[in-house]
Amino acid sequence: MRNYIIFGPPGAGKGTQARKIAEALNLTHLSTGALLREEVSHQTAVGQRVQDIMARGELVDDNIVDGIIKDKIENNGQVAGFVFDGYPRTINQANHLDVLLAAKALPLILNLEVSDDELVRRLRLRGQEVGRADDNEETIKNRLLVYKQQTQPLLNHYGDQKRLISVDGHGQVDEIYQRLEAQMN
Ligand code: B4P
Repeated sequence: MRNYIIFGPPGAGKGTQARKIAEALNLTHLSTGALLREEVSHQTAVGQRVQDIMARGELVDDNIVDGIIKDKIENNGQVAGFVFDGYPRTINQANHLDVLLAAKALPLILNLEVSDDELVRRLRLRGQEVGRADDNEETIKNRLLVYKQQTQPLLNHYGDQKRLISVDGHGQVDEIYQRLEAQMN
């Protein structure tokens, strides 16, 4: 089994690159953001609990996302591996994932480095084109702050464990993918 975490701030291109890696390596792509948005669009109990939190750009409770990921891993026993996108976002989530994958294969972390100006530009653009509820000016600012406070510390955590690879996330989608690919082999 091969497992990867695509890591980076909001707008770094995690979803875009995760989809490409999953397709190329025949892995299963798991985006907690997409799974949570699905809960919201179906107005499930979880969806109703998380929709205001997501609209503000805050993190959903660890218990909720940990539960979603646990179900997905347990219900996909035969897959070649996973590409985690947007998970983990806290140290507790990282520890939870390591426990779930300990007997399989601990993931390698692929970190996309992108400047704040470029992140804001991409998210504003998506706000105009797609109209996602959290791609508005105020929430974008908060998501970047939340990332710096709660998620960025994971870089040291994984760096200390020698599981971290960082690549430049600026440029064309395909050239960024090639940078990732070169580091994954
Ligand atoms: P996510 O869906 O993960 O949102 P995100 O961090 O903003 O990343 P996203 O995938 O949308 O953007 P990407 O980097 O792909 O999470 C949404 C919310 O769900 C969170 O705020 C939180 O409330 C909740 N949540 C999710 N996971 C959670 C967890 N584990 N714990 C707690 N809460 C959680 O960037 C995409 C944009 O850039 C796209 O528009 C794309 O087209 C563009 N792009 C990509 N590559 C590009 C390139 N090279 N050049 C130009 N544009 C590019």
